[in-house]
Amino acid sequence: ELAPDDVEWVTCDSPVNIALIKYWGKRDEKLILPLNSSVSVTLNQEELRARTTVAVSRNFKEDKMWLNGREQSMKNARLQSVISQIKRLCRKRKIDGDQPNEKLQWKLHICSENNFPTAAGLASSAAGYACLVYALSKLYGVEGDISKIARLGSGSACRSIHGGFVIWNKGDAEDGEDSSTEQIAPETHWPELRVLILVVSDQTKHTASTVGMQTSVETSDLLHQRLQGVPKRIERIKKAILRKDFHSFAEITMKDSNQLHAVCLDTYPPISYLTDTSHHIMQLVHAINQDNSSNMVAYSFDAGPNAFLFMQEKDVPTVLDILHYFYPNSDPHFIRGIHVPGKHDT
Ligand code: 2P0
Repeated sequence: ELAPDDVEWVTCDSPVNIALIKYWGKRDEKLILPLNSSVSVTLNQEELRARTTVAVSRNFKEDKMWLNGREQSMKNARLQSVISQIKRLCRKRKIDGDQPNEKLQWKLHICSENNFPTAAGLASSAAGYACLVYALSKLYGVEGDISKIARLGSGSACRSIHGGFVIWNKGDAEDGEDSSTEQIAPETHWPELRVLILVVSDQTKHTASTVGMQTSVETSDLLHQRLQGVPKRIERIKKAILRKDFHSFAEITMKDSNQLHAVCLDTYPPISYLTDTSHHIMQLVHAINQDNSSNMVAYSFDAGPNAFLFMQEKDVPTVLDILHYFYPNSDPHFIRGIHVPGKHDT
């Protein structure tokens, strides 16, 4: 039994982020450096979030970790790299003459849970690693660019360290020093934007993103062609975000999602994350936007069949009516909340 005084702990929440311009492919597997820059929006963290508690105690016997209540092995290269980088920054902060932070020697316990299906293409690793890194930085008193450390856990996690609209610049340096994230606009910039999540399946995805993108880099010609067009697309979506031009925002978002899934099919052997229901949702969205002069809804799909639907607040009732009409008998959790751009408020 430990007395409360023997344990020092921190609990944090982190939100998920949804990529509008997708990250798919690395140029360095170890440093997790991407082949292309990506853009995302961070959601508010009430509905979908990771919650992580990190604790140290001189009385803990070994490092331990639990994810969603189940004990996990600590022998995970990415987990170890995140922990050692945070500790390294903590040591670096020590001013000459200071006592070394004794907490660095104590064993660490990590307890993390998501309030949504894990590994189902709902950005759970992004929220999870962003949360772990943030919590550890508070526990050890580390400051600075922790988004680079979150990246070592999972590429997309570096974008969840910021709120609002975020760009992850790929950078050019071999050591990854210039591969960093910045906010394009805060969550308050476009308060009318809404994101509706349609949970088509909460099953774990059949091809993990890490392996999937690796195979795409090795086998897909289309991936390499895609890389040529991404910088222009990023410029265009940045402009659309800054002008709150929903029509262009929707078109670019849908085209980039489609290109990701085209690259997946061009991968050999092919990867297909989308199901018949996903395709049906896409058709429905295009039917809603039929005249194409002013898009009302946009879809985006990650490494899974679940749809992220973007729209403006004024159109939410119409879109909900249409969804209820076409999916009358769906699971009550089919529509997973109506989200707004959020901040990283831990
Ligand atoms: C993204 N995805 O930009 C893209 C879109 C999935 C589809 O980032 O190997 O879990 O840990 O860096 O971050 C998923 O990839 O992969 C992802 P790793 P990660 O959100």
